[in-house]
Amino acid sequence: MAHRQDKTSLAQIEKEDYLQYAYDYQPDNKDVEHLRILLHGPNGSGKSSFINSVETSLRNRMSGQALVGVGQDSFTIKYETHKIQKMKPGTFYPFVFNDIMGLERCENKGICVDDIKLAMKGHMKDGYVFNPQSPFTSADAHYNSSPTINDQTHVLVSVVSSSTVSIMSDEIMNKMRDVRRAARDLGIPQMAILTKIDEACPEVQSDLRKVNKSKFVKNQIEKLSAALGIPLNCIFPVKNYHSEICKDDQIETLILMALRQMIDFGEDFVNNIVETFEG
Ligand SMILES: Nc1nc2c(ncn2[C@@H]2O[C@H](COP(=O)(O)OP(=O)(O)OP(=O)(O)O)[C@@H](O)[C@H]2O)c(=O)[nH]1
Ligand SMILES: [Mg+2]
Repeated sequence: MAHRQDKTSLAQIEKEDYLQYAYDYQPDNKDVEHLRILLHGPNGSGKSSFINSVETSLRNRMSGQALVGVGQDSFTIKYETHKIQKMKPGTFYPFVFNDIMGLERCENKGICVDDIKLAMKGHMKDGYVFNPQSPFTSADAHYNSSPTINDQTHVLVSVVSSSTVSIMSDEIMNKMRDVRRAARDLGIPQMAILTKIDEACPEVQSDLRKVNKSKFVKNQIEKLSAALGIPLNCIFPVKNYHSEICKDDQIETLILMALRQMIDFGEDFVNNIVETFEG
């Protein structure tokens, strides 16, 4: 396998195992071309950066596929599917990510929750530009009236930054819970990633290996779990690539650990769909 080389540090060995897992993954369900992973959460929480970080981790180069913001307003405004090239051009990993607009606090500023629900059901086509003033409807040119298993969401990921987890408004929390309830009704598995652990905890910033020992991060995960109702073992702390110019094994181990859970959850979901159809 191309990724496997002589490696020494524990982080490198762990990372290689996760890389191998992603590399070997193929959906068991032959109708499934790819797992679709939908990221939602407040604006600026690191959704687009996470997609880039996965791509950077899987490919031997830094990625900027998903455009990342710098200011306060939501940066991602278009519904887009991000694929990750595998080995040769034209070949892709069998999982894709959807990057959507953030759930901003001010009324009429963020994405409409109903838009996310329609996206989860597979009704939204790539290229749709979110419009907080006007919800997405079946009259839109980007409306897909007959979505297939490949268009619908298979894993919902709530993305929250550790620097804001304690100060999220009730409005944002309610929006996030609303999206989670809709996913639950569709049977879609859910998890969360806690981003920017470097910003919120100086100990972790200086050494990312301390993430599992950090009381601060543990506390943030507990808060997020209580606020959103996501079990503790389904919340993954990560630091996204954001200012780095070189690849880093510690960053990638955390990113790939979260990715592995997404793959496992998605795989279970698409296999259950088969059982439902067959049953
Ligand atoms: N320190 C740090 N900064 C991060 C991390 N992840 C993202 N950022 C920065 O946070 C800012 C927002 O990141 P984005 O990835 O654009 O966030 P988003 O959730 O896609 O935002 P919207 O598209 O506006 O909803 C950017 O300046 C990133 O560089 C992280 O883990 N640590
Ligand atoms: Mg974005």
